Amino acid sequence: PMDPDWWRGAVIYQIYPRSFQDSSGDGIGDLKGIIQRLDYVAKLGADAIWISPFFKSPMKDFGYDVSDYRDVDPMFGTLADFDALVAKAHGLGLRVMIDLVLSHTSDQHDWFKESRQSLDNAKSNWFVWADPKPDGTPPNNWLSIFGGPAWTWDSRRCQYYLHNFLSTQPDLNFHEPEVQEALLDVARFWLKRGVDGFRLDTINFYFADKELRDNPALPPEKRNDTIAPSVNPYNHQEHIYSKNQPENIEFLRKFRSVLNEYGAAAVGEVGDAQRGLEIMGQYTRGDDLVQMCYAFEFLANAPLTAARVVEVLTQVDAVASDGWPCWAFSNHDVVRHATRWNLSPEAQRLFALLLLSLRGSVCLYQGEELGLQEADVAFDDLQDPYGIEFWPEFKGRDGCRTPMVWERTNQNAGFSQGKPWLPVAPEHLRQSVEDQEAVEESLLAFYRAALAFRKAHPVLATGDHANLRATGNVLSFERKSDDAHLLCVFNLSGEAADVPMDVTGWEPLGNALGLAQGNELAPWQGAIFRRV
Ligand code: TEU
Repeated sequence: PMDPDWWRGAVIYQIYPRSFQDSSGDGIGDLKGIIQRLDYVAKLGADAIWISPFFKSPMKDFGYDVSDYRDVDPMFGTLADFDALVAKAHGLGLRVMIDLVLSHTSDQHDWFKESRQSLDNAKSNWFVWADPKPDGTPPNNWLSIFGGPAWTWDSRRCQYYLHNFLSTQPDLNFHEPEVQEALLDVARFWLKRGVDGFRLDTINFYFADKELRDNPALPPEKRNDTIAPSVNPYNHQEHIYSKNQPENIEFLRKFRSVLNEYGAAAVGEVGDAQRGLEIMGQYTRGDDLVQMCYAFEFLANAPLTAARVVEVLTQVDAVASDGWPCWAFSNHDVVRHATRWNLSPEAQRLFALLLLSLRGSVCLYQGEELGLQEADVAFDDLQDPYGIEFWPEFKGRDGCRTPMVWERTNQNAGFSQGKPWLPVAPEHLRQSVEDQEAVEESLLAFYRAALAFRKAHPVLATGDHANLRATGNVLSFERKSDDAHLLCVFNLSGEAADVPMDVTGWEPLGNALGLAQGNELAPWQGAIFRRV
């Protein structure tokens, strides 16, 4: 049955297909492998899966460089495998979201191959081409996130083309109506195959300033360096012209009407260190743009203190209260949060509960339910071009992309019969699914219980927040809907603490989750009360 609101508060399990399950023995995960493991995802209690790109690709950015939007890369399988995956997922009650990388293509995409041929071919305007400055240098000062200028010279056209990421990822020109139509058709192609929605890569990068104006320097007080500027000066510019253009709203409106034809939903990725939440609000407001966005507030390095959570949620209420956030602590681009925030096993449980208590939808990244730490990948094993470029100041994204650990005793932890494309992290083996299923009190069991708890209390997903507070290290907020009222308290520290309010008239819940049943909180313990 078509429930147009299925996405609201959904828990979306992110699968990085290269590293989930290999069925062919080539050391790279594939669609058939995903099919084998869907029961596991359903048992976890997720509502949907998001599969990172599996389309035809030269794999320079591991699938985020697409050379054919309408086919599966042979490395991952076939369209028939994909159809089988959708059928199996639907049979298990799981929705399927796929990752559309619309902002750029691969330089091996036919569109780009044609576009670069001449100044006047049918697709000459499909990418962002520009003449050099009189001295031969790039048309403006825009930088690539992956290093160097955002422009690469093409000797046939004697022009530069724009790329916000690798030079093998040319940016499409969204000002060209034919480009928009072609991309909407790509969405229709997959919707007709039965997908329930999309994760939209770099949704705020679709348009660049028509006049290609220089980005201003970022004032020092706004700088928040994750990579030292001497290594990558990208974060020292304010990217006001290279992304977040007002024209995007109109395109998202068109995209939404395609989604509506099929009852589908989209979650946009908003990569913006300064204005992420504001843009999330802009793009998810009302009901004619995308349904959800995620920003990077909880994917950043800053420790997640009670005060920080209050600050972020207050800001969401201010700039995006009528929009719909989708929260994530980990994904395939950032250091796994167990490592990033240096979490003990107790802290990992509490953070999982916190994530699942926030208003919005949630993305879980494969392996976080096992408590995997960032793997230490040796330089010689490195695959990510971003890491290779900036090693050792920045080690890239391979440490969060190593294979899933299914069975400790099986070859390569049950991931593959062949040599995995990234080594299985030996320190992950004891956390394998098989190991955790043998223990009643495992983190995996906790995630399953916490997802079930969220399902039993829909107010956690969709209710309003009230009385957000940080009392020392104790975070508290209320969640309210017409028929439910909960009080959530989290002791985000290794010291015991008191519940910072009078809880007479409130009934404690979640005994089986290890939540406090009175007003004393052990280190890293939470409590959830229901108004009686
Ligand atoms: O990421 C966009 C994005 O903002 C990331 O570049 C992020 O800033 C970086 O990875 C932080 O480490 C998306 C995809 O998630 C990423 O895997 C792709 O490389 C990128 O787009 C280009 O398509």
